[in-house]
Amino acid sequence: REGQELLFVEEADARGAIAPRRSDTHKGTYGHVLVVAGSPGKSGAAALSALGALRGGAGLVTVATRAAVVESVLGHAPEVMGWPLESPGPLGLADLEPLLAAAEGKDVLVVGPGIPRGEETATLLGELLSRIEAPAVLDADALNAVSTDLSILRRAKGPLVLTPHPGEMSRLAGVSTKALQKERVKVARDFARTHGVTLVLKGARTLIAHAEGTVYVNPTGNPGMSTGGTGDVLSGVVGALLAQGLKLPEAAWTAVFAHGLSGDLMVARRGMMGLIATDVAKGLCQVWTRWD
Ligand code: NPW
Ligand code: AMP
Ligand code: MG
Repeated sequence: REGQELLFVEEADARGAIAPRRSDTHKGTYGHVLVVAGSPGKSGAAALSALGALRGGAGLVTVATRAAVVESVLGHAPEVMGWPLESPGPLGLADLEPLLAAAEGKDVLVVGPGIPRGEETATLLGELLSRIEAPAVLDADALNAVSTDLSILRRAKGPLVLTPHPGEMSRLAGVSTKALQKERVKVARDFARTHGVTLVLKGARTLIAHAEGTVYVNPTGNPGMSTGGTGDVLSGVVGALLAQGLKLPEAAWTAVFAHGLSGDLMVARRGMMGLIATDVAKGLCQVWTRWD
């Protein structure tokens, strides 16, 4: 029935979504991603998301993060630009003006991996998204903030992609992880429809639910990817494909397919136990060469 389709993503579809680069292009052609991520002790989450965006082909990547960790993030990737947020502690309204300034001229926002959590985080996120037209990818602690106030989704000006793992999805949908896992398709579809977002429910066979009701099932990925930071990488890849002009939901299912395929190609070299998130970012190069 219309609005009830369940489609399997195939490699030819994902490959076909990525246009070959024309020779007369420059970094501006491929978009500028603003990653709002990281905090003391979790600067790695920001670095991994930024690496996902870079390896995902974004023309430029800027990371807005607490001033204390900017240099640490840049230490992982000199290609990234830093935007220091000077106020201390959790993210709150004091960060609104600096973040609005950071978002100026950016094509996509990726918000959430490893951000400092606080009572005001949801208020800040709501205000920020209500004033920005660019698409935004919400992950990790941005999703935990949304869970406390779902009206943030309705008030957002631009299109939203949410990338929860089952723990985050259970908080968003208000159901136990166990109940959720039994009805993944229904929960993802209902949430995407109700809130008018693209919902990426991660895990074995990640689902991508479009606001109009179609749900895509991703076949790539493996349990070697059950290791800290792989989701942070994915948030950056989704942002990069949006920055390069792919539309939704295609940008989301193409990013999920490529990220999982990267994990599959890299696990052959590293082993299930040896694979780590930076490998998944690097492995994207193998996906792109395979698709060239
Ligand atoms: P369990 O363990 O089975 O009871 P949290 P987080 C559940 C950042 N990171 N299937 C799991 O359930 C992130 O970006 C920083 C079923 C547990 O309850 C975040 O900002 C890193 N259940 C922050 O840290 C590297 C599943 O979810 C809960 C599931 C916290 O993120 C690491 C865990 O989730 C990390 O990325 C599945 N497939 N997956 C860095 N280097 O800086 C998860 N769950 O409490 O939201 O914690 O995901 O670790
Ligand atoms: P996160 O929990 O946010 O770090 O995200 C974990 C990432 O690894 C998501 O993209 C998951 O889909 C992927 N992943 C984790 N475990 C598996 C698995 N068993 N099979 C396929 N993909 C997985
Ligand atoms: Mg995560």
